[in-house]
Amino acid sequence: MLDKVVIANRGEIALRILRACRDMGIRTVAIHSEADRDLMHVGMADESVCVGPAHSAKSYLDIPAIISAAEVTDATAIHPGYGFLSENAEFAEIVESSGFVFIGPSADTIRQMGDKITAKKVMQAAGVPCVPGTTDPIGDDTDETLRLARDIGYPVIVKAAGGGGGRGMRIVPEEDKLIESVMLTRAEAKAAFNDDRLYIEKFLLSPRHVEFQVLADTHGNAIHLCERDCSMQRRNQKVIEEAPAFGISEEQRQAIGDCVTQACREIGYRGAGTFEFLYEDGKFYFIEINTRIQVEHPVTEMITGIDIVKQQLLIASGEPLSFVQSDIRIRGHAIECRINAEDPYTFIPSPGKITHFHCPGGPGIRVDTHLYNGYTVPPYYDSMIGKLLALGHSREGALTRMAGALHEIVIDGIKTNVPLLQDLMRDEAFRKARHNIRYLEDKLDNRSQA
Ligand code: MV4
Repeated sequence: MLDKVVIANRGEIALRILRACRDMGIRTVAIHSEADRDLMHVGMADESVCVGPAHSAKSYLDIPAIISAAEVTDATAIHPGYGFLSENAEFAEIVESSGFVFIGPSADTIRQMGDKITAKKVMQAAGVPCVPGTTDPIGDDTDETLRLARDIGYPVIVKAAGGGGGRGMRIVPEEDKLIESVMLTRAEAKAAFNDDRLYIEKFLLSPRHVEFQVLADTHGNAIHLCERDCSMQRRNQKVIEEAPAFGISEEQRQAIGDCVTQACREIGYRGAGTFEFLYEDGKFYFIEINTRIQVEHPVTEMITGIDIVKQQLLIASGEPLSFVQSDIRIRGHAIECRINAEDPYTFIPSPGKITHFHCPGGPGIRVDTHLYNGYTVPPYYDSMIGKLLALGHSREGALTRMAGALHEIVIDGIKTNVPLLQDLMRDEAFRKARHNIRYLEDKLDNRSQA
């Protein structure tokens, strides 16, 4: 079993990891920046190390500083959380070569899946349904590129192998824009990722974003924990997530679930992971895989009763999974609202001191946050300050509980997006689950025009 874990992150996920360690009797080391001395988990950890100044590049992204912190505290393992170094293959490699356990997949897996062309090729070979398009990088021959796109059919989307999460892509509505788009995207990809390989896909006009959560151990076992819908988003930032995704049949869940777990076994995947799909007209299309714990993991925990962070720790310590696929039972419906320190309609960040915080509660409510009365939200990091979750017997029940909890929550001293979330709980399209990835941006456009 892991003896002592360095938590290489901040905010709510650092606290979430600390709680999982505490449940398992694992000691914790909090690393933090100079701006984060007052984080709740820093005070709760067995030890803490300041790794640098506020700016992330000099603290949460400083690999030597984090490795040093693990060395001086005689730690066993490092949990990267999400964001920061969580999907950095070089970091995973240095963690392991320095003699620590990296809580996540192997550096090779992170590198392979970070290359979206390789990821797609591997998944296609494993039988996972993908968006129609090229499976090899496109070359410099313009006639060949025009032919490939014509075969796929317009509109198409040009994506960079090094991109993902919305970075390095360009929609091409018709043929006369293709070559210019390819050149622009290639130049951007070269500058941003030092990798100018591109691929082309059919552009799906109004899909939903549905993703499967998986767990795979080091003994060849892999299971899935059902799927989540994350379609309520703005500019690639998710706003509301839920599980299970509405309107997915048990047969289809099983079919896609079988594909993704089989793919995990084939590539020797280790730990928690997420297979992202676009879902349109009843069909799933794989786009990318995330090799980290995700912000929205608690909705899956609520409907399955499985502690995913604890499973990450068990897998990293070499334990086989203690359950099989047929042990996984879905109970109810869970919704998560991300609470951000920002203006609810301009989205301008709103850091500052929390003068009063009241945390909602009651049956089926969960709040993952590092907030406390008097805490100051620093201006240097992501504006997400917590997550509010509601579990119901049905989607409607979960929505009702969420509306109640959003009514109850009090965060004074700064602006938050709670008014937008309250508004969305009353939104007809959302209540009827008729939204897709374009819905929120369209709604906000209409609002600002009105
Ligand atoms: C797409 C797409 C439509 N068609 N690919 C954006 C983030 C990255 N994960 C992939 N993305 C998309 N890829 C094809 N072939 C639309 C998006 C997309 C999107 C996907 C999921 C969640 C939010 C999104 C917002 C805008 C665009």
